[in-house]
Amino acid sequence: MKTIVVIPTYNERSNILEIIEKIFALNINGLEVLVVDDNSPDGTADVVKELSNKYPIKLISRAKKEGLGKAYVSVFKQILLAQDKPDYIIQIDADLSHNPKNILNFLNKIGECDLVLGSRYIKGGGTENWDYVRKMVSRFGNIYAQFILSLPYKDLTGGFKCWKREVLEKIDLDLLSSTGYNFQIETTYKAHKLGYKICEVPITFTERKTGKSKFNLGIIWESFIKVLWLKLKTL
Ligand SMILES: Nc1nc2c(ncn2[C@@H]2O[C@H](COP(=O)(O)OP(=O)(O)OP(=O)(O)O)[C@@H](O)[C@H]2O)c(=O)[nH]1
Ligand SMILES: [Mg+2]
Repeated sequence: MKTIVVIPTYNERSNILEIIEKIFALNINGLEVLVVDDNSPDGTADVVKELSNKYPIKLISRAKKEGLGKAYVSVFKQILLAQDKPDYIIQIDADLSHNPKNILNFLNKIGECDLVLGSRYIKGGGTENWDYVRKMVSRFGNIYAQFILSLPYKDLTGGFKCWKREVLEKIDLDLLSSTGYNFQIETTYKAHKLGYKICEVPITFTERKTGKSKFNLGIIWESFIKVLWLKLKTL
């Protein structure tokens, strides 16, 4: 079985070494890491290049920062066009907010599902060190998306997910409209609409200790509008 772990980065120099070492410390057979970096001014890519001498890592460097959604779309396309395609594709943030150890739980679960979501809002999951505002934004965002899109999953906005390759092959990546974090909601919605089985495993999301957040009002606004638009398109 081949697994690719995709890590999107923008200015994650202070985190990238630790997350990569933690992922490879899991000793999972057939696992590769693919970092998609949007020309981070802090030189994240240089650290990745150096690590690629030691570990099976590929770096995809994009010319400029265009948002998380665009970065994922470009990398998913490359993965699906490659000769040696993976069985599973895992998404994880670079900033250690997601615990790499959970990758083992995802891989255990993916046998019985097509897409596994890391979920903060099921029993056993949670958030650590998030301020009140951030908690409320996340909670409200999830309830809003669940309600508008009639989805039964508790955590739609998280970025820790594991896909069976076939699911991503069936989603028309060129039709995805989200540039930012709404990508997470949109892709899960598409998989649901295609009838795939989606499961959730509990995760604890820990607020980043170093580096700067890219979360902003524009991201909230995009989700607010795009969720409505997704619904209208499928009526
Ligand atoms: N390639 C690429 N990666 C991005 C972009 N925006 C964010 N990221 C990465 O996506 C992941 C999630 O971004 P974060 O800034 O951690 O967003 P967040 O988790 O909502 O916010 P905090 O954890 O509170 O900082 C991180 O690994 C970022 O480096 C982008 O435009 N391009
Ligand atoms: Mg983060």
